[in-house]
Amino acid sequence: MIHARLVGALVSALALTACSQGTTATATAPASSAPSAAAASPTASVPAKFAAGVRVALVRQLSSGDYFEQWLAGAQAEAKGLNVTLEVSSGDGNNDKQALNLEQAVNQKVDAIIVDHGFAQTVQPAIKKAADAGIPLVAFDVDPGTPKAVALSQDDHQIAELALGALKEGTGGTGDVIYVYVAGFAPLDRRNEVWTQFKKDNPGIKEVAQIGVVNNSTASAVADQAKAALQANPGVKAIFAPYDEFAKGAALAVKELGLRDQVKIYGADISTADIGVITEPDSPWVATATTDPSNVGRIAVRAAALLVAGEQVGPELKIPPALVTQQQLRDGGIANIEQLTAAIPALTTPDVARVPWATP
Ligand code: SR1
Repeated sequence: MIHARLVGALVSALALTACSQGTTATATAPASSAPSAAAASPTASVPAKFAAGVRVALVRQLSSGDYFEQWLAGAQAEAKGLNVTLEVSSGDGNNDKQALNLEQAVNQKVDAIIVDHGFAQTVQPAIKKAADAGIPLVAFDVDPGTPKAVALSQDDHQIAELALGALKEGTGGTGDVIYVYVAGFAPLDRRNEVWTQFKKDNPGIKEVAQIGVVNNSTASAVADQAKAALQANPGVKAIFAPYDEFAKGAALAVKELGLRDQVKIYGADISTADIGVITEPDSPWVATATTDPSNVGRIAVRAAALLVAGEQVGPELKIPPALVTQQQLRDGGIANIEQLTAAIPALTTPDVARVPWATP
């Protein structure tokens, strides 16, 4: 299917294909690796199918909030570049609606499907149908239940480890902590595994309250819960809030209660709006462990495109995060995502699921 133009180009194409076949993402450096120079131009001709246009269904569980908006923007930009029509649906938090949307995508015989979040029990039956029908599928942040699908995730264990490393440093390893968590979301469950172990390893850290809600206004709901938890536990030193909507809500609560000097927030994810919250004067949100969400959306589309072209991907792609601190953002004068990714090139991973016929 892929015709390399020169012998040298063929060698490059084979090397790149090998890159996309690993069991985990190839970019693992946390801070300073730059995109490879070899990624500058296409090394293969466009498969005929892509010249004609390819349909990929993106079936989402959630769509509101900075993380999901950035992720979609990245996916759409990559789709445009690859001549892929991305047909986007969202369950808007309704799992049955997401399952129906997924069934519909399978019935419409799209060229590939990306499932973005979701609960295993609601999406796995339709994922199995897609696999049985030979429709390539990428599952982001949800267990597809079949090795035929590519499982894409951020390295959630590392996300929690980085944020909790900062929390340990900030608290000196002792103190009352509020934890924000909702069970059932695969990334949050994986981060929770690290938190559970962290508490065992650090007996000076005491979880005095667990709060959390995921809905269309997560940040304000978490703010209300965090206010109540802070009022009930006046000695709290830190809030572990490993999702940016959680961290934004926690920050609002701390500010409204006038506790900025006492309570620090350790979060996950980033957006330009989050950078604004983290860097504002006296902000309690002092660190966040994150990937670049739009980069992850791009990778999902690239992985789907490679599968449509008959390339091997995965079965697992895991995107490494970096720790971003308030200090680092302020010192670097970083005010938006573009400046952040320039400062931390490892957040951009062009060699993960690289498409050899595309210009990165
Ligand atoms: C409700 S799940 C939210 C998480 O999904 C993505 O993995 C983001 O990192 C976010 O924290």
